[in-house]
Amino acid sequence: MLRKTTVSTFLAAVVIGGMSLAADEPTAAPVAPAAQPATSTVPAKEAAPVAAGRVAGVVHFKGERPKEDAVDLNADPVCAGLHPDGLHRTHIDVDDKGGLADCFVFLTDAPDAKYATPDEPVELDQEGCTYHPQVFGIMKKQTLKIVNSDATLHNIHAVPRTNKEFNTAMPTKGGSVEKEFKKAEEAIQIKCDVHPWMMTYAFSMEHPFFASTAADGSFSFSTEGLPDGEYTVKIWHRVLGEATEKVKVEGGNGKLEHTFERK
Ligand SMILES: [Cu+2]
Repeated sequence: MLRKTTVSTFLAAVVIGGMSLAADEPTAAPVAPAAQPATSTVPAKEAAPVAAGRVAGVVHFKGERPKEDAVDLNADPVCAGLHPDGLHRTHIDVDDKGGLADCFVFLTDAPDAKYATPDEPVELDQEGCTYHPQVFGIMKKQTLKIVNSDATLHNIHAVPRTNKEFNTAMPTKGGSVEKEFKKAEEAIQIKCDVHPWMMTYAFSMEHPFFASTAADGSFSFSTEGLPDGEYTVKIWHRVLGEATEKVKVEGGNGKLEHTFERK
């Protein structure tokens, strides 16, 4: 008790002493007020990026789906054998609640910054004579590990507009190759020349604020490193084209919904 009183009295004396000192010496006066606000803003600045959350949402499809095409698999008995009931596709995959799979959702106005390239590769599998996934994001210079899970020949042929083209034969089941895109580029077509129905799309990204929609149309990506604010989001689908929406990120979190309509 006595000790506390002594300390606060001492502090008061210092403060008063400081003030009187500042008043006595005008050159010292600007330094004290300037230093105080500067130190008090430091914690706020550091706190902002810590509040990382997610931008999450759902993409829906409304309208009539086109008729499914039956893929002619007879050119390759291995592929035909993997799909005894045939392979049907519309590329508009909708669940019972209207959720639209295989959309690519990403910020188009993320801040210019140096975003770390993840060490782990993005994996693209050729399985059942189809690509898994049907659309994906990858950071530029991140490793793309391409796997062949089929006992047949695939060739992996990327047809970018600004990146370097690659075309590699993959004859062995279990075989894999590693590639990368050095520059950011949207919707890079990747195909197999042996099986013309095989096609997937890669988005080579400058930043990590992207996701593909799952089978139920949902997606989410982390906002770690993204300041709060309003951002533009592009939603891309290989058949339905692209759309833009705005998302407000507050406290690291944002919500987004979009519906593609087709008559
Ligand atoms: Cu193939």
